[in-house]
Amino acid sequence: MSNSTRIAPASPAPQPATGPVQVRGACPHDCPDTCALLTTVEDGVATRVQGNPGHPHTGGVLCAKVSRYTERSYHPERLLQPLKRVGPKGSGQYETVGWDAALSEIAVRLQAIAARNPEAIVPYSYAGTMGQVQSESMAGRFFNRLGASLLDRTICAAAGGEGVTQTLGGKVGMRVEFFAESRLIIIWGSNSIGSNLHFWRYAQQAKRDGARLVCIDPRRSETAEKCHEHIALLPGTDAALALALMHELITHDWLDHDYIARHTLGWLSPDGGLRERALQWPPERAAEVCGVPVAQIRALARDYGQCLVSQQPAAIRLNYGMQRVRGGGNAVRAVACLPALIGAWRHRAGGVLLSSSGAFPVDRAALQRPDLLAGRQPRTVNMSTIGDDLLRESSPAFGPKIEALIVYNSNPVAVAPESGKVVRGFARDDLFTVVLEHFQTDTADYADFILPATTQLEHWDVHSAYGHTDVLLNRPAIAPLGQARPNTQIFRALAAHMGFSDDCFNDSDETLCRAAFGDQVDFQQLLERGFASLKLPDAPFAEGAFPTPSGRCEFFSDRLAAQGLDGLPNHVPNYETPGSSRDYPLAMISPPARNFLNSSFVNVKSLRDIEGEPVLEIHAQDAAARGISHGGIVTVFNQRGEYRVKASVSGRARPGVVNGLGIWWRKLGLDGTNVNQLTSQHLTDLGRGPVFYDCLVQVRAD
Ligand SMILES: Nc1nc2c(c(=O)[nH]1)N[C@H]1C(S)=C(S)[C@@H](COP(=O)(O)OP(=O)(O)OC[C@H]3O[C@@H](n4cnc5c(=O)[nH]c(N)nc54)[C@H](O)[C@@H]3O)O[C@H]1N2
Ligand SMILES: Nc1nc2c(c(=O)[nH]1)N[C@H]1C(S)=C(S)[C@@H](COP(=O)(O)OP(=O)(O)OC[C@H]3O[C@@H](n4cnc5c(=O)[nH]c(N)nc54)[C@H](O)[C@@H]3O)O[C@H]1N2
Ligand SMILES: [Mo]
Repeated sequence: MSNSTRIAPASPAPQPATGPVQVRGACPHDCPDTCALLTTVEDGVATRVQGNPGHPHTGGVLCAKVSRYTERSYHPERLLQPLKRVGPKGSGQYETVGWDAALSEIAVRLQAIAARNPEAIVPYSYAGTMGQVQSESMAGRFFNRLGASLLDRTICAAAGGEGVTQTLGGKVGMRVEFFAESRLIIIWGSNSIGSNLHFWRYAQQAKRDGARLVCIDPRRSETAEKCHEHIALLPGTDAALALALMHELITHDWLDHDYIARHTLGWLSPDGGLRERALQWPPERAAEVCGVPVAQIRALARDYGQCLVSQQPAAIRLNYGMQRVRGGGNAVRAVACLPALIGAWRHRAGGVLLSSSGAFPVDRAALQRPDLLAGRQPRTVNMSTIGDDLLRESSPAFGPKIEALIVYNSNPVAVAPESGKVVRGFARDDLFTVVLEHFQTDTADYADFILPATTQLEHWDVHSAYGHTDVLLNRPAIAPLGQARPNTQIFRALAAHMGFSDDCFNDSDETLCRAAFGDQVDFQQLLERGFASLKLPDAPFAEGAFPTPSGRCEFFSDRLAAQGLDGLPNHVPNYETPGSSRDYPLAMISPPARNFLNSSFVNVKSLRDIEGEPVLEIHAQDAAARGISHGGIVTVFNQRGEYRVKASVSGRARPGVVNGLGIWWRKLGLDGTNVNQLTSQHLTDLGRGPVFYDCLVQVRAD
């Protein structure tokens, strides 16, 4: 907040300069909560960002990070002018340059590459902003018109998304508000207090009303310690646990036979259905694989089964933590089968929720205009293997060598796996790189041009969500700072410099906001209130009607079987199974630090001060065996690299598993690297996603 008066807006703000006004907006960050914001603006300067008390899911509450949003937007290191590289790649040496000169030179470079093969140009983006407009609208149009490579946006949710889609038919499930009425809530692979705070508020309400809360997580997270029960399984063993729960439901006949018969597919089959598969997983077998007491598995099965017996709603809040391993897709499939077995879907407060994003009628074609491809079918590059892919030569299998990379809404040098290779790729002298950013991130340090982008306070956008079912509108609260421009405006201008004269490049951001949902959402209501709820049934699958091809909950997937994959969910062991290596005996997971959002906010000093420095949580037993003391600096290493962190000898870590909290900017860490120096580029069983939490390491005291 201390900087909030230092930078004057470049042009007058849209509000009259008389007394403070409040502008309604939406939090842009990659988080299930998508909060409704109220920004106070005085004389064209945003002085405060609060949660909108009128929006039920937000309830006037923001996380610590976003309540510091003005500190981030008015940060003294905000990029406010286009920059051109003058030093070697990675050195961070730049000079300022005018917009026109920057865009002209970028256009000339891209045109030369496109003349040979536009697929040598790759867009690289993720969810720095989740807004429909500032993410892939104008950018999508630009890259489609160019015929650039397509990007497989797999880095976060691909395995789980595919798992839940194969089973339930889409990224759909319970309405989050009804968790407040559940009697049993299983929080599975989610540190809700850190990364889904507004769900936790509903869970708290249920707890006050007598619900039992169980957390399944290798780490004793902030959330795990506040639940009645914590099952600290080994990473990547969730499917084994889910199958053992099914085993218990079967042997005790805690099954809703009517629901199973009418609304599921693949329970019984001549060549073995899910029932037979689950009977191969007695709790003793799962206990061994998961590294947890068998009594804990039996007790959880009993709690879950009793909800059927007593007709009480049981709910599962699945999150993405459990799918960042080889078998992540199968694990999500196995868990997503559970509610059907006890008929939990009959209650509005029963079932499972991984993501609600599939409920939103986003008109992607209107936003991104795939018709501009004009029949071309460019190759697809997987963002999770960008390290390897930047180092590949042209080949018939891969297509042309990557010659240009345009990065926006993402910081791949920090967040992509196996950063040693990512850095080598970005450092290539023959690679032309443009980065649209707020800050000079680790990735921006390798750019030929850095283009300054606006923050959420400075542009229009419209948002869907993945943890609730409301649409939110974001109005600009202040004028763009310095020469910063919205992503849309940058791609519009770049299109003009490339000579793309299609009408669609003239659409304004407000037009794009309206196009995002067409007439499926009342835009007038968005303008007036800032949010609008989708009209959805309370209990979506009480009568089956799953959006799968069969209309049933698909325990067995024909589509997977047709691809030669297992049609039923199974336990797929990690690539790097805990205990399988003498050299690297510890499993490392790297979930988010509470006060950062992926690598965003790491450069906000007040938040970095709370986190201190990069930390590795290690169990006392594992620390003692290595002569590691609390607070000492250690080196974490494996065959891919090493990084240095401060050891926290802590009950948050279970024996055999260390927690390297992420995702630090490399240059703000202890030795210019971060946890992704150690992660691998292997991919998940479904969805081609990364396996950040499937990673063996060793640790030594420094
Ligand atoms: N404060 C904060 N909030 C965030 C983010 C952030 O960086 N910081 N990131 C946002 C983003 S992009 C996302 S995708 C979500 C991520 O949030 P979640 O979907 O909740 O996923 P993670 O935080 O990766 O992991 C959640 C929990 O899963 C645990 N876990 C790790 N491996 C396993 C496993 O094999 N099995 C089980 N059962 N649990 C496991 C971790 O220890 C962690 O406590 O949160 C969003 N919200
Ligand atoms: N080891 C490990 N690695 C992980 C994870 C993990 O749990 N462990 N989590 C993974 C997950 S779940 C995810 S989602 C990815 C996240 O990876 P990313 O999507 O790359 O997320 P961030 O690191 O937050 O970087 C987003 C960048 O976008 C910028 N940005 C924000 N808004 C705008 C805008 O309007 N315009 C432009 N041009 N830029 C903007 C921000 O300044 C920020 O630098 O990381 C993955 N990496
Ligand atoms: Mo994510």
